[in-house]
Amino acid sequence: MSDLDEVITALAHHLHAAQHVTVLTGAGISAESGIPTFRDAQTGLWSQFDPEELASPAGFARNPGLVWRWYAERRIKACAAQPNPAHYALVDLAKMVPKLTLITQNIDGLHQRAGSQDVIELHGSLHRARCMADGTVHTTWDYDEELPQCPDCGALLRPDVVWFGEYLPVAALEAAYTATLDCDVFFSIGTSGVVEPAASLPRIALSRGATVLILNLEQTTAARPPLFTIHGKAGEVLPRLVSTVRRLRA
Ligand code: BJW
Repeated sequence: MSDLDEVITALAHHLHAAQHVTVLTGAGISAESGIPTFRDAQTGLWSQFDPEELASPAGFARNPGLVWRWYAERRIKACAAQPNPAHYALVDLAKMVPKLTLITQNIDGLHQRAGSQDVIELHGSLHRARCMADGTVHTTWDYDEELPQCPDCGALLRPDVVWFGEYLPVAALEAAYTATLDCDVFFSIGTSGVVEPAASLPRIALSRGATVLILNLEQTTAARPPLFTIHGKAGEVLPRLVSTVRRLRA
């Protein structure tokens, strides 16, 4: 048995016994759907811009047309992409455990398209825009406009996402904390773990006694149970893990 097989088997036993599994995902889970991660090097026109600058209120105030163009391109790419085996594995896992809470930092909507229910979106969605005048949220707008306007009042719209220095949606953040405090197994999948407050959730789960898995393509530090780390692709590791749980249940 390889080290990975051993970790997968151990985690499958924890999942089999779990009452509540909480999963936090980041851009890495959508990488195998062809969506660049947030901190991947940008290409083309975007290579000259820092994504952290584009995803900021100051960046939008300076050049709303440029920021809208970035989000429009990302929305088109997300709509053209398909969920990958990692997204589907989480849908399957939700059917095998009494309760699964899925928290995502992603704005691409791929978890929902795979079939996950009640996804907690911490950082908003590419598929919504918000009126700068009164905060009304819109799910359709004139996509051809360089500077889209609110269909109700004509004010400038902005992407309904959370930029640096902005507060996360209160209900989403509270639900994320509640699920993190309540779970017996916590997964952190495909996130660099640099952006707060999401980055703190695995530590909070660990401090409350949960079994924690950090799954990332990049090398992660060595760990001992109850903290497990797997260095691998989410789209390969998660389906293997879910198959192992399925065998335990059979
Ligand atoms: C794979 C893979 C494969 C690849 N399989 N893995 C405490 C300390 C210090 C600073 C702060 C703090 N509290 C708050 C802050 C400030 C700030 C912050 O955290 N700054 C840090 C950068 C230092 N946080 C905020 O401002 C937040 N607001 C807040 O806390 O409000 C209260 C407050 C206000 C004012 C002052 C203080 C407090 C808001 C954060 C909003 C983040 N928004 C963004 C943009 C959203 C819209 C958009 O997408 O455009 O969210 S930034 C960006 O980062 C985006 C992402 O959701 C987020 C996380 O990125 P993620 O998902 O981790 O992606 P990557 O690219 O970083 O990593 C991908 C990983 O996948 C890599 O590790 C790969 O290896 C891996 N991978 N392929 C598995 N196949």
